[in-house]
Amino acid sequence: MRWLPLPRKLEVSSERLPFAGCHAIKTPPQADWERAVQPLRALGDSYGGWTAFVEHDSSLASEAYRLRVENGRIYIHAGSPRAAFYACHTLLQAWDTKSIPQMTVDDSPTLPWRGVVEGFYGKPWSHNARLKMLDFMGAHKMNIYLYAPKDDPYHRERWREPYPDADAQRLNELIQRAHANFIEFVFCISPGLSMVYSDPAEFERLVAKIEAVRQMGVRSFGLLVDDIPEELQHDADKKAYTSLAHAHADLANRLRHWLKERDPNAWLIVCPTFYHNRGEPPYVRELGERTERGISIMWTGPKVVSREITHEDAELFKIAIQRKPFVWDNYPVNDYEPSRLLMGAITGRDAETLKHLEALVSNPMNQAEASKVALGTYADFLWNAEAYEPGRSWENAVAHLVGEEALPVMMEFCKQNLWTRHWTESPPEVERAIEDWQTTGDPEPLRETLTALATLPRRLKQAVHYPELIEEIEPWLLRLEQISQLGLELLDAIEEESLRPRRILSQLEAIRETNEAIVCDGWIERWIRETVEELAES
Ligand code: LTM
Repeated sequence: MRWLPLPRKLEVSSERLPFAGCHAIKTPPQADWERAVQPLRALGDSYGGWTAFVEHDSSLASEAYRLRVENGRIYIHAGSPRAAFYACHTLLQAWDTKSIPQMTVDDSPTLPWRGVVEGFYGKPWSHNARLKMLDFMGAHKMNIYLYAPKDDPYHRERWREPYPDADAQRLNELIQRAHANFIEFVFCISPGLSMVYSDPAEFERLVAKIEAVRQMGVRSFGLLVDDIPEELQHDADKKAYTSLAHAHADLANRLRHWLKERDPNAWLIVCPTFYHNRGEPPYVRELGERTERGISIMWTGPKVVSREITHEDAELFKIAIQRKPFVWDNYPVNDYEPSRLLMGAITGRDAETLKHLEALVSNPMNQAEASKVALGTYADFLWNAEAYEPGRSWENAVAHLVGEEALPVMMEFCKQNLWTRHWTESPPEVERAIEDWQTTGDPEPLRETLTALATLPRRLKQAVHYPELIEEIEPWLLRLEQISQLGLELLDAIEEESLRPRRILSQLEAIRETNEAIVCDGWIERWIRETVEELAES
C-alpha cells in the first residue's frame, strides 16, 4: 500500500477481503455527512452485502477519525464530516479495485491548515487543471486553497473591476468543487499597486469585489500586499498614516469588521509587504501590533524561497507578529526561473517548525500536474510530520501520480529536475560520471549514463499514460534527449579523433535557442562547452 499521507496509527492485516462498494452507507442525517461519504458512494452498490456505518464522535478532534474494516462492515467514527471524508479516502487508498485489507486506522493531522496557494507569476492554471487540483487536494487530505494568481488581471492590476460573467461562473464552479472536497476556498485580492488606502470610495470598490465572491458562498479572504512599493505612494495616505504598516493594518482591520458584520465565521488572511525575514523589519512589528488578533499574517520564511524554515525562524516571526504565522511556502514554484522544473520532495522543514505555524500552503509551479509530486509530499508532511521521510514520500507521490509501472522511469525523470538558483540539492548523477571520465579517461560509464538519459524521454512516454503531464514536461523531455545525444556525439568524436568544435558548439547553441528548458542543473551543457573549448585550444 502506498499511503499519501501516511496515517498516524495503522494496523493492516495481510488478509484481503473482496470489496466492490457498499449496498448501504448509514450516516448522520445532515447533508454534510452525505457529502463526506461521496467517495465511498461513487464506488456504486455491490452485491457483496457490505455496509458502512458512519458516526459523529464528538470526543474526537475535528479532523480526527477512526476507521475499522471487518468482513462486510466498515465503521467510521469521525470528529466532523471532513474527517469522515478523509476516512473514506484512506479506505480508497487501501483498495486495489477488487479487495481491501482488514484494518484499523486512528488518524489526525499535525497541522490544522494544509494546502496550496496558486500565487505565482506567469500563466495561471487552466480551469480544468484547478478543478483536478481540488480533487487531488481533497483525496490527499489538504484543506485550504488560496486563489491568488498574480497574472489574473482582476486579482491584481484591475482589482477594482468585477469579473466578467464567464470568469465569475468559473470561479463559482471552483468554489463548489472546493466545497465538495471539504477545502476552504480563500479568494485573494491584491490591490496594493494602486489603492489609495485612506479613500472610503476605494474601500467601497474593494468590498464590492469581495461581496460578489461572498455571494458565491466564500467566507475566507486574502488581502495580499506583497511585491508592491515599500513606501506609501499617495499624498492622501501620507497624510492619513504614519507608515505603510499603519495603512495596511487599518485596511485589514476595516475589512475584517466589514466581513464579520456579514458573517461571524469570516476569516481574513493578510500577506504583508515584508514577508521574508525573521521579524526584524519595523514594518512587521508594527503590523503585528496594529492588526487585530483574529487576522492571519503570511510569511515565506527567512527568504523569499526558503531552503530551510527552522522552528527558531518561525518562533522569531511569531513573536514579531504576535500570532502564529501562516506560511506561504515558495516551493516548488518556478516562476522566477521558468526554465526549470522542481520535481523533488519538500525538505528543510520539520515537525518542530509546524508547532509554531497556523497554516502552510505551497506555492506550486505553473505546471499543475507536475507540481503534484512536490504537493503529494507536502500533503504527507503536513498531515503526519512526525513520521515524514522525504524519500519514501517522494516515491509514494510519484506512484500516486503515474502508477506503479511507470514509477521507476518517472523517478528517473524527477531526479534530473531538482534545482533552481534558490533551491539547491546535491548535484545530478551525471556530474559524477563526468568527473570519473575526467579523472580516468574511460568514456564507457559516461556513455552509459548519457544513453540512459537520451532514451529516458522515449521510455517515459511509453510508460506514462497521462497526456496533461506529458504535455507540461515535454520541453524538459526534449532537452534531455537533445543534450544527452549531443554529449554522446562529443564522446564519439573524441574517441574517433574527429572532433569539429564549431559544429558541436553551434549544435549546442541551436538547442539553447529553440528550447529554454534546463535539465540536470545544466551540467551536460557546461561539460560539452568546456570540453570542446579545451580540446580546441590544445
Ligand atoms: O512569495 C510571495 C509572497 N510573493 C511572490 C510570489 O507571487 C512568487 O510566486 C514567489 C516566487 O517567485 N515570490 C514572490 O515574492
